[in-house]
Amino acid sequence: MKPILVTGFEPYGGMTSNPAFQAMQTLDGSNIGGRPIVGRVLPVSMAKIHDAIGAVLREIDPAAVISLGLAPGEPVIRIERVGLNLADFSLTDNEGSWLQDKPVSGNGPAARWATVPVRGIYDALLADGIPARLSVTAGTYLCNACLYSFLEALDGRIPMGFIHVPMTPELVCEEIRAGRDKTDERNPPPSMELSRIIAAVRIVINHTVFTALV
Ligand code: PCA
Repeated sequence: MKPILVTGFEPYGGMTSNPAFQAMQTLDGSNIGGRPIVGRVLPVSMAKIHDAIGAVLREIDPAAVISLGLAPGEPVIRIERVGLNLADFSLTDNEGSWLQDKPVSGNGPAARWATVPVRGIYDALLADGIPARLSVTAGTYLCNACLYSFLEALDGRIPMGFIHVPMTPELVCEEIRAGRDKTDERNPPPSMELSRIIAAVRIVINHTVFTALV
């Protein structure tokens, strides 16, 4: 039985953790819907992400791919519908690169649709009491580049999707203490407990396995 690949990003932007990485790490080695879960970390680096994705696909040969990333300021689980062929950063990546108005892929189309059942995943999360929303952009930073590059590499052969997760309460505290939080005290940054984020990712995988895989 081919595994489900779950990717999570390393910390970035001065943060010491990334809940996307933590969720991936927790699920690595588990079993969801009868499928083994294999977790891998991805670099927050435009120079490295393309080759990292190629290497992990060759290594794992998955039945489906669910990629996870952190979206600071996001209050709910965010299901990305589309990857854009655009890299336009508002902060440097972990290698110090700052890209503006650049394509993710030299000769690809402007956008690629996620190939997981996004509407079904959304309904399944809400039915289980997990706040979620469908999103029309994964941004123009590394998470979007990850989604676009996976979709390009897979070319529709297997289901692939991207889930943005909120900060954990612990990460919000870290951001406030570091003075990086820009919101005022009556509107503190939103967060979601890691256990709930992990429960959400389990639902995403389970729904994908039972509706998109034979
Ligand atoms: N979030 C960033 C990149 C890595 C991550 O976890 C993003 O949304 O692009």
